[in-house]
Amino acid sequence: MTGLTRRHLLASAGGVALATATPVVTPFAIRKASAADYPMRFANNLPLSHPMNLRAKEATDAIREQTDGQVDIEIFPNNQLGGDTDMLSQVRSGGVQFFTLSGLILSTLVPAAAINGVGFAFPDYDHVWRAMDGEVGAHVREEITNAGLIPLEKIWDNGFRQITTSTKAIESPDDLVNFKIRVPVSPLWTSMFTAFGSAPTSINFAEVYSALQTRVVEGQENPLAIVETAKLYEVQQYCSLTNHMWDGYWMLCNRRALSGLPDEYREVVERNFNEAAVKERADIVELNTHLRADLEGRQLAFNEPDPAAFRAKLQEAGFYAEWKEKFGEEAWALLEKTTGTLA
Ligand code: X2X
Repeated sequence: MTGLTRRHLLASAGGVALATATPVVTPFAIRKASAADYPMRFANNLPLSHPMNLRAKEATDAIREQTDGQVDIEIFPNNQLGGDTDMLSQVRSGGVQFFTLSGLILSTLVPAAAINGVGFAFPDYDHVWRAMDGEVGAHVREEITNAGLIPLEKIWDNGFRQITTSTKAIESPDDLVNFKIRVPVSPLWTSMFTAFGSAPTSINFAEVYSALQTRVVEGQENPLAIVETAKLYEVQQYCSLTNHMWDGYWMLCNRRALSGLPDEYREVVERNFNEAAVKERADIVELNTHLRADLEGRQLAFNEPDPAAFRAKLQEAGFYAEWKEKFGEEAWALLEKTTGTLA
């Protein structure tokens, strides 16, 4: 994690100011009125200590400096301004100017954006970036643009998703039958766990911790970086490394706000956010080299189920055939160029 050490992450996770000795973000209410010509807001649903917010802070500092203070982007992490569904409306209306959102949640507005979430599509990050920095990403960005938002080029990494539970280890697809699992608000997530025979409940991330704590649901699924930074280990006992999906965050920009910047400022904004996304990807990879050990230290019990049985169950349930039809031949062919035949 270049420039970001595990100490930084754990320190900020523990509420201690980062080594920079300045708060990563200033709550909107107490920040002095900005003298900038272009004051803007960036909302996201991740904890302050997640690599996305750490890298985004570096980017917004650089943008402010490189525009002589004229583009002043304030970060609102952790659902401070509202949940994903609210923020998607806000970035469309211009209430916020930037919002990072999983393509699978965005798919409620842009159906094609869910395609990277097809179960077990990507075996590793090499395949992910070949698709997302290649033709699949270009196709999704075109669809997002057609929907009236501007997506920046580099998708941020959320990660390969794992299943956590408060009741049992997930060893095989049979363990998912009638399993009460939280999923983000997205048709593909609901479809996948319905195909497993689970009982998926759609809940915005802002309410996940309490839903797990009150046992409204038995479990949820997220990359380890979120299990750590959102402290889900406090309300979960098991973590099954299913790698059932890769998920990323598109940096979505309000069209009027970004188009209204002078060209040289827009270049600064896009370049710094895209560079930050690539650095954040490396941060997630580095985190994953030690997060399992860190989380085992927090009493989370890990197991590594065989993915083949889960993929076969999705095949048998018609999940791949269903989503091939929903995405259409062209998009599916672009995906299979990287993944190989899925359905
Ligand atoms: O809602 C989730 O699980 C999260 C935080 O991973 C996403 O934004 C998709």
